[in-house]
Amino acid sequence: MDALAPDLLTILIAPHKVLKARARAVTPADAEAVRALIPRMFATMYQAPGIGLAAPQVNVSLRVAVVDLMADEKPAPIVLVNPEIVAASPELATREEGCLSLPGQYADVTRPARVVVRFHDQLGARHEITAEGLLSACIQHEIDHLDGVLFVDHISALKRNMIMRRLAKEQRQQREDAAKR
Ligand code: GNR
Ligand code: NI
Repeated sequence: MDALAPDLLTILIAPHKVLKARARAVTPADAEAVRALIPRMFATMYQAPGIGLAAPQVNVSLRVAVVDLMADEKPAPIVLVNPEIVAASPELATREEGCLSLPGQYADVTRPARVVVRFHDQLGARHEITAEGLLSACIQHEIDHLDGVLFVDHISALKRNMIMRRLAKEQRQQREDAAKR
């Protein structure tokens, strides 16, 4: 494994049972596996491209996620190991979300506007940050993945069913197109 060009991981597409499962907490015994996983998750996220990626999306049911908003095209990588929301604002915010596990699908999602998040990094150091705006939505979206929750679980059943049917149709069409070529 090359630290400068880590092997990319395959992103699971919904519906998939690993995306619906609650991931387990990282323990000290996972340190080596997590150390190897993180660079591959960042490479996969940047290549997609996306601003966040949770381990269950790459078929690893551990409480690990990576985030980089790449504001002003400057890398600002954040590693979230065992993240926890310790406080959420009563004020809500709505923004359009997408997900690498529901490619091409978008919906407005309402969440707490600000959250205080506690987590460890890949070296085990503890952090606590207050997030707002896109970072807040992204971190909440990633922690949802660790709990088997997708952004479509926050919208009406009607919109969710429309998105899941459209995704299945588009995925089937893509597979048919790929088979022809
Ligand atoms: O790339 C992503 N964009 C995004 C936009 C709004 C709210 C959340 C996100 S996360 C998403 C990547 C992804 O699927 N992470 O799990
Ligand atoms: Ni996602």
